Amino acid sequence: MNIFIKVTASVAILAGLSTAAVAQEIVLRSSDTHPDGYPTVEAVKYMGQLLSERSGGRIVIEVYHSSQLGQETDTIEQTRFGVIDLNRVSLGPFNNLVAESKVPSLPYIFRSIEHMRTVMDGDIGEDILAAFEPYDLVGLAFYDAGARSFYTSTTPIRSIEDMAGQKFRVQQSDLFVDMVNALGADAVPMPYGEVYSAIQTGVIDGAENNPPSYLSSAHAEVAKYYTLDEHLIVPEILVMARSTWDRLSAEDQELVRQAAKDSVSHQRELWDAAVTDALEAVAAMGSEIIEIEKQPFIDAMDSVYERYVDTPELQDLVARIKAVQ
Ligand code: BDP
Repeated sequence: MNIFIKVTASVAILAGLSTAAVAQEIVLRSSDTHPDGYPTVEAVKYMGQLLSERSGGRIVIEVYHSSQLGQETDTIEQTRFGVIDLNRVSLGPFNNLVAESKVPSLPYIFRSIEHMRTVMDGDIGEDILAAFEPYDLVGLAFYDAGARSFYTSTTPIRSIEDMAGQKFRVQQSDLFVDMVNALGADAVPMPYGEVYSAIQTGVIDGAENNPPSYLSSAHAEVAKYYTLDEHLIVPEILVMARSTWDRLSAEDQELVRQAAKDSVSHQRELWDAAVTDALEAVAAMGSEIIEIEKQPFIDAMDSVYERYVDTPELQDLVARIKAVQ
């Protein structure tokens, strides 16, 4: 965190103030892998506006979009060390670290986007946010990332059989590796920023993501078959470095938490529009959007649940999510 004295010492002395009494500005650096204009980037900017207004200009957020601060797994480490103050990340890259993050990352755990929103807005969401504390992170809010589906460059997926032998990039999460393998395909974990050229050069046959990412990453240019199997509804999370948090006063912590929460509905509005726009845009670019029977995909996931829902605590979380109407 960059706390610097806005009013210069000489001005303060002229005004008869000690420098310690002069209001300090708190600059929070925030990371996002997505480009400017993407709903998550805009939501954190909006949170920054709220914070600045509510603190009389004392607390500001600088958003570093487009992976300027690095790929997600690296920025997570930097946030844990306090080098980055805020980070908007998918829950996926936390799966190998924070056990609770695996639960909303389970394939087909949510019945719908509405179900996901109700769960993440309630007690279960609060419990999952709190689970980040032992890892030097403070979970502030969840954002929407819609539903992720598979896309391929040469062989379209029209049934689960078409998965066989195809190589798919997944986020760096063991759960996602096993999910793809359980569908009969081969998983290749790699950073988001390497996927475009990996598809282009044929190192992989495709990947999986939500429509806005499929468009903004330009993966739609190199993988034209987008199959709506919607295997994951993984929320995004906004985390703060524990060391930054600890340096804020209790009042400022509350301002930060509230501004984060208040940015969620704004993000969802932007998100819903972005999904519709992205599907239209990729179709116009020549992508084929393929409807598919999801049940065989759902049925193939039992082994993933058995392997990753491996403690009574996680089993309880899964049961609580299923019970939410
Ligand atoms: C996008 C998420 C982003 C992830 C990316 C990925 O918003 O946080 O980095 O997927 O697949 O949907 O790595």
